[in-house]
Amino acid sequence: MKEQLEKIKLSFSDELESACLEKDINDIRIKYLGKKGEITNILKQMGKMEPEERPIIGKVANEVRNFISQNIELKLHKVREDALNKRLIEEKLDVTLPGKRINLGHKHPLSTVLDEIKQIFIGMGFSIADGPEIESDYYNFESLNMPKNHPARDTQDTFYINDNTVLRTQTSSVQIRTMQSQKPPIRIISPGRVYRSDAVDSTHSPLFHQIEGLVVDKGITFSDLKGTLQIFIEELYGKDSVIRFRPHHFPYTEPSAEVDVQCFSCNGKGCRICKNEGFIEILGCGMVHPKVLKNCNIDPEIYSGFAFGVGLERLAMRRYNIDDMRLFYENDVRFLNQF
Ligand code: 2NL
Repeated sequence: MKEQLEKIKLSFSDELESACLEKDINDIRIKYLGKKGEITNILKQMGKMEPEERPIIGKVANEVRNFISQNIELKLHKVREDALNKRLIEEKLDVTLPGKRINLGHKHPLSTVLDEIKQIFIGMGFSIADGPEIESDYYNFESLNMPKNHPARDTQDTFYINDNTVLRTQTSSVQIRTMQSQKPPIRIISPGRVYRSDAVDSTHSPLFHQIEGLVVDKGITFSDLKGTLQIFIEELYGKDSVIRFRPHHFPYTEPSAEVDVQCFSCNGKGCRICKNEGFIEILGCGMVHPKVLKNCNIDPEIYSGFAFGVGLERLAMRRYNIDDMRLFYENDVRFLNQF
């Protein structure tokens, strides 16, 4: 029995010597000290021994057991320390190295201009309204006094999904929905994507952004329209901006007008940029047509309103002196980084 214990001690030492992973050392612990381990087996056989042998063998067995558990602890400690040292060497960090530059993104120029426009109108008491980009013929045309066969509906400009459904060509549909669901006073702008079946060039794109505005209340006049747009342009382009209203025609407004700003480049004298006009057209507007109000169950005898529509790309191009609209959509970082 004593010899057996000595053998166990020797084979344990050999095995422990060659183990270098924590897992292997734990396996050894189980093999020798576990419930079915070698030392445990010996201790179980003690009952069959002569009574006078028991204390002697018991003492040796205990010594071997202590030897094993102490050596396992020492080895575990060493293995852990080695692993830590290895990691510390491998993961050395040179804090003096220069950092990697993080490229932060920023707002797209169209978003910057749109956010500014929203703030200007919010400052005048307007709310922001939103609506679907896929619209029924009714909301995109019919309700706006453009019955079937009206020239302004020219199919060449509209993307039809089917006979009755289009990609909206303006955000007026959002205003119609608002007038149908809310009672005056109404003061909203509706920015969003609109679609026209145009070929791409420096001033056209099949998808662009429009901001429409609508005010409906008792006693709204053309003067309110002029004052609101004057303030809008002054806030956007500067206090000394000069604007003019030119008579125009839209089916959904009466009377209608287009608004021009004096050319920044030549101050109205005429140059290449304004095509010798001295002014550049920037938006369309007018008093909401009584038929449009009626379509929304608003009595034109009691209420009146004004509306306007403006292209975001065109405003942003003026603002940043950009001569090609395609730059907004190509997402070339050399362009975008300039803003
Ligand atoms: C343009 C300018 C415009 C409107 C849009 C509008 C909306 C409602 C009623 C009446 Cl709900 N008008 N919007 C008014 C005038 C001009 O857009 O150049 N359009 C082709």
